[in-house]
Amino acid sequence: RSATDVTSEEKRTLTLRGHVGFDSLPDQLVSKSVSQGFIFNVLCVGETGIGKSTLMNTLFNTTFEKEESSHHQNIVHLRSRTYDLQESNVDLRLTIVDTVGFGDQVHREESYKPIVDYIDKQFENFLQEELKIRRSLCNYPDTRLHVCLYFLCPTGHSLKPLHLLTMKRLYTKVNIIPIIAKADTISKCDLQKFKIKIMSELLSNGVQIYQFPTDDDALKEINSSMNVSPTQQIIVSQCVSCPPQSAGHIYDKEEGVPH
Ligand SMILES: Nc1nc2c(ncn2[C@@H]2O[C@H](COP(=O)(O)OP(=O)(O)O)[C@@H](O)[C@H]2O)c(=O)[nH]1
Ligand SMILES: [Mg+2]
Repeated sequence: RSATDVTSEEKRTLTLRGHVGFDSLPDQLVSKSVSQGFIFNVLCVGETGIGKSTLMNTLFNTTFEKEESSHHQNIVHLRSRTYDLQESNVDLRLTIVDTVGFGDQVHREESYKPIVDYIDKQFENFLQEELKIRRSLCNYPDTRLHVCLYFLCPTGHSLKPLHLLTMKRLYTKVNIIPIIAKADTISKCDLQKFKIKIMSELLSNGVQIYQFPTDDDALKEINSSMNVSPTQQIIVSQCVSCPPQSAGHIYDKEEGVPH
């Protein structure tokens, strides 16, 4: 039926719910993002007891897990836990991937392997979804990692071969942000020297860490200055108190555990 056949009774009259104009585009984008919620996937790499869980609890003002990991793991395995968080009216689906047993074995040359396998598997899963004829990427639970927080002991010494090897394997696959854990246990002067030492070792070993984006004109200047300063690129963690609330736990997945 052509449009002219539609009788005047069938015509719908819509009333505007608000102002229409391109100045409302930013608001529409914000409300769309808020209603969809956000996904953030974090990988925490570091030895047992270095303060990974404490930092996560502090960053998200939640108590994610209470049990402490054992130091007697024969192998490294990855444990992924997903939580639905809400702050004001913003929903966040947060996945924290923990490296259980990292650095606890005598032979640690292979410790990076389960981590690399995990990252590759998430890329592979996403690719398989993309390759489907009827793909539904908007509903797909994207588990690809946004960032790897790499925890280092505040020793002041050179980086251990384990860390250099692991970071070398990871930096092409995920954004690495080095974190000096328990930084309250060394002096500010030593901390500064340690940061410079870490940066020069990473540079000489060809390991690239996360660079702040410089493609946005508004942030270009400040981000470029942060990208060259070791004090801004290496984060310091000093978390001594545990926050009170408890997180809504959804599911728990372990990788690399032999069956
Ligand atoms: N001094 C100090 N202690 C910390 C810090 N972060 C964590 N801890 C303590 O280190 C211990 C192990 O922390 P935890 O987060 O369970 O380590 P994880 O095994 O890496 O998850 C706990 O007793 C924490 O209270 C910190 O920044 N400074
Ligand atoms: Mg922990």
